[in-house]
Amino acid sequence: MSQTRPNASTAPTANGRADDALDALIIGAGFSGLYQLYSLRDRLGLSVELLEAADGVGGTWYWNRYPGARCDSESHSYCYSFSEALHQEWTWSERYPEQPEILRYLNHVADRFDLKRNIRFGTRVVAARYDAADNRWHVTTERGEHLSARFLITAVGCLSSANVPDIPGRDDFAGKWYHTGTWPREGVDFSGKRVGLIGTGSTGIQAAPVIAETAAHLTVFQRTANYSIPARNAPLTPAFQDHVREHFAEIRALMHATANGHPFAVADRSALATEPAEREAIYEAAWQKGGLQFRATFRDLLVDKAANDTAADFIRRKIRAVVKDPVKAAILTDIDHPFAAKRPPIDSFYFETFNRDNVDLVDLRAAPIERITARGVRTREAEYPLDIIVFATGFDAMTGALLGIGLTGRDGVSLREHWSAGPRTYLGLQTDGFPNLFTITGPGSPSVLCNMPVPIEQHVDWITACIAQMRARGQSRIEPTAEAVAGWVEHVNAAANATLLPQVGHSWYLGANVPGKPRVFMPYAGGMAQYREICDDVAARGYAGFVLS
Ligand code: FAD
Ligand code: N01
Repeated sequence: MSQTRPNASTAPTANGRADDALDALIIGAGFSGLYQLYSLRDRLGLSVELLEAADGVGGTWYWNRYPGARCDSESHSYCYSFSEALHQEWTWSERYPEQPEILRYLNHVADRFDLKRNIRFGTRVVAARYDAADNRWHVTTERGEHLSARFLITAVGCLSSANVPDIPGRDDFAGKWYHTGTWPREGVDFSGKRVGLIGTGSTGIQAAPVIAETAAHLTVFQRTANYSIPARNAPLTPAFQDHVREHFAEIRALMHATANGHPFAVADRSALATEPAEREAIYEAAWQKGGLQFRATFRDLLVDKAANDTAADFIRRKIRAVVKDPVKAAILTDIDHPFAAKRPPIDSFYFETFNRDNVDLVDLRAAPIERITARGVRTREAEYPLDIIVFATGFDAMTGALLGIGLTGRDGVSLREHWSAGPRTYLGLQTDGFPNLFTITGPGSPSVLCNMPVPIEQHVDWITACIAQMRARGQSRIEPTAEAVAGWVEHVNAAANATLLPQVGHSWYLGANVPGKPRVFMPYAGGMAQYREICDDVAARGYAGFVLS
């Protein structure tokens, strides 16, 4: 059911073309787009419309309805902080709430700020072209509507374009298959079914324990073994809920001060310089506490392989202690990359799941998938009969949804051509040749290396202030110089190369999970606090690196 309520002043006219009343168009109604709509419409008083492919708000939390889906940022930080009143009136139930609760929160935000009246749901953008003659973006939707606006802001998400691997025979499968990122609204009934789960990233690790509880049998197909830290999820106590309400300002200040936007700082101590017994005790305490804070136990884990090895060794020992079958334990601990150099998952009883009688583990490194057959999945060694296949195979991350918009810039050059050797941006916010186009959490932004509401709010605030200043000065066009873009790309590469992150060849940070995608390290690894300072400095210097007219 579409909840579309077009703004009367911007509805397409009889010939299918919109009038020219819009100041800005936003694409995407997740965390990013909702706050951008509020900021431009209610703070600047602009005429704005938001286009969203789904039938509701929520973005990630609209689409990812797979069993076990929940956040791994702690709930009191995985939310907006732009409005203290909003913060005070919302109460999270758990340390890591499930998808329905986060979706309820985003609907609450949209209703509280009366955002839905400017959102066109069920509206996928298929083309967007900048016209230098009128200095406007002309947008076409899948239904053939045309709209135009001075500014185009993409809020299409870093992890929103599902990656379904093109395994031979997929269409021959006689059972049903699903991708976790486009999960059916009505859910999937696993009872009595033989289920195959392909993928052991954050998603597969969340889904496996829940599927195993209801399926007759679960086969987990693992290509790359992964670390995971127990989430230790639990209901929040009233005392903690009060603490969060009372310390709103301090918590927000801490999130703004840290490198990754989480409400905890990375300890200023070296794993290598710490005595082994003390180091072990620190890891043990972090393991018992659970969550992503494990990564913050020592400052050198992500920059020094020997330091990282101490954490990696600790986690492998923990996995071996949990998993009773030595063959499964060996497959699960055969991890080929440093801890947290790929996005680290946290879990609720993932490794314990392999102790169940109805769960098997297939090592795809030893015997890769050859094809999907009518009956199930066939590897080089065996065929596994299945009723349902779940693809927890991730996303065409960071650029997939952006390129899916079909953007064409100033000189008729498409973004796909412009980025054929990999994405190039200035501050992750703009790219040369595409005036008045802003991307929220685009490549070159700290985005996925952070607790994402923090970079999202920073980007939106920066874009809003930039547009406000342009209007105050009578300017209507902004574009970065090619030199500024080249300088930022170089800085993004240098920041990544100072860490262990680019050394993992099969990481989605590099685009390596999508065949044919250029291998470029996409997020900015210099830290959110430093990034914020750089953006503030650029603005203070009259938007240095941008040409405004
Ligand atoms: P999204 O939420 O992805 O929204 C983008 C929207 O754009 C979507 O609704 C999509 O339909 C729409 N769209 C895309 N293309 C078009 C088009 N062409 N036309 C019209 N509409 C379009 N991050 C964290 O920091 N902490 C977490 O705990 C966390 N948990 C996550 C769990 C899962 C399962 C996943 C997949 C991601 C998680 N993330 C987490 C990352 C998460 O994506 C971000 O935190 C955040 O939700 C992104 O918001 P967004 O608005 O930028 O993008
Ligand atoms: O995707 P992934 P995800 N044959 O790309 C495997 C966020 N998130 O959906 O590693 C066989 O990480 C692939 O194997 P390999 C978070 O940012 C957060 O799990 O490429 N296997 C891998 O095991 C996360 O990082 C939460 O060898 C194939 C898996 O599929 C991001 O979203 C929860 C394959 C994909 O892992 C993406 O996570 C969920 C093939 N052809 C997601 N192709 C939170 O808890 C891929 N794989 C916050």
